[in-house]
Amino acid sequence: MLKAESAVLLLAGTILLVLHVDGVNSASGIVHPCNSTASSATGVVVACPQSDGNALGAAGLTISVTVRDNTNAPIVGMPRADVWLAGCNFLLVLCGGSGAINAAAPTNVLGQTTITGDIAAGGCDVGVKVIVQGIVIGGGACAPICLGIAVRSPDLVGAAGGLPDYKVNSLDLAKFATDYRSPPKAYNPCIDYIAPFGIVDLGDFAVFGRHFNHKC
Ligand SMILES: [Ca+2]
Repeated sequence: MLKAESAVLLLAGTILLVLHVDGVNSASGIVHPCNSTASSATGVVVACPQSDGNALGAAGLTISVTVRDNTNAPIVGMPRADVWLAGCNFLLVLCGGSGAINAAAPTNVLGQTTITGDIAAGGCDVGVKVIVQGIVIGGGACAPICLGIAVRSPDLVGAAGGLPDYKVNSLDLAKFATDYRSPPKAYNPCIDYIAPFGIVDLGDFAVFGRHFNHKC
């Protein structure tokens, strides 16, 4: 190779490198928390570690998710397993971590997908956040989006009344009994599984009973 040709190639390589480093305004394909969005109706679902709680879709609480990158371009073909939920206050214990609830399908050409399944989890939280590849939608500099889907699991506690432990057993039954019924006892929304909401009665106990001895 001639010296001049080598110099030209070197120059071309340098320009490419500069363009690459300077490429912050080009589509990155990396999830941008502020450009991405999530929405749903509001309501209540029962979650169970055994993954036999209420499916979001069947409850009329399908979550719509749009994933975009730093240039606001849709991210197409995001695997369904890369989309999951967490409690708004991180009070849900997820069976299998992010595998507890995933998108129904990969993102389409508009970067859109939905979440329709049940949440395999213990715990209780006032709402859920959508997480895509570890990034909370609306997180960071923008306001995190807390969807008003209250999640309530019969896995209420673990050993010594501590954090839920992925199984529904006598410890949970004892906790349920402590707050049952309401009224007259103080209202505990975490054991108010089905309508009528605002009271804890035999219907809620029946839901608890159906999930007794369930685990991840
Ligand atoms: Ca438990």
